Amino acid sequence: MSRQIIVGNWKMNGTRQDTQVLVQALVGGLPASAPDVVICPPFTQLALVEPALAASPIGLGAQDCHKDVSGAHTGDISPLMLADIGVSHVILGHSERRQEHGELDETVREKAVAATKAGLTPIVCIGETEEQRESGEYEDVLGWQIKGSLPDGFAGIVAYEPIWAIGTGLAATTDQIAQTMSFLRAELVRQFGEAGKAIKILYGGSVNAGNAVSVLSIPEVAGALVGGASLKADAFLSIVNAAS
Ligand code: G2H
Repeated sequence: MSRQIIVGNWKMNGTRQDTQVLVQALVGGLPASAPDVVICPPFTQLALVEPALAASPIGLGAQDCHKDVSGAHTGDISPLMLADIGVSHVILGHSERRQEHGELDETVREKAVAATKAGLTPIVCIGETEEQRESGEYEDVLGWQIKGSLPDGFAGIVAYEPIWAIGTGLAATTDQIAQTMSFLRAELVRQFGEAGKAIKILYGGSVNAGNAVSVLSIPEVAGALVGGASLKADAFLSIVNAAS
């Protein structure tokens, strides 16, 4: 398998002071043979973090972008603006954006197209609710999300984040992750053909220092999208060290 990728999603956290302390600790503590690592601070901290990562292999990501390059979109940030300040990755369709901002699969797909055009790697999030998991319809839901959110010729990363495992401290079990990952791979191949074999699938949802080794050892898990534990340097670096 190729190198795993560990992505830190800081969500809406971090003053300048917090950011400087955390980035310094991550840059200083990164092991020599690290996997690919990307941190995604809030928009307000991107320009502060970018120079601090200049001499580091850690990549810079954003947590969202607009589908247009520029224009009258108050409060939004375009993929071109992100690329312009050194951002390489962008998280799209996170369940918190789908729930709190009403983002639909179609919006996510348009954003993924725009991000790719701007030279960014989109990390498209999909995941089912607890109800959908319990009723057994989660595979249908994930299949529709792949169909609706990933554009033709998708060349980004998929993050499988069961909504019921996000921020709860309770990750999905290794059996649940393994079964779902193998379903997702089959679905990606069904929908994208041969190209579907190469799309990396990350797991996200309460990944922490304690469960990282078991989560990252599951076949098909190409890395992790880490929220809460990415805000603490020790915890995040333990997860990085658990990756291969
Ligand atoms: C899921 C994840 C990061 P956490 O949202 O995307 O957050 O690790 O806090 O569950």
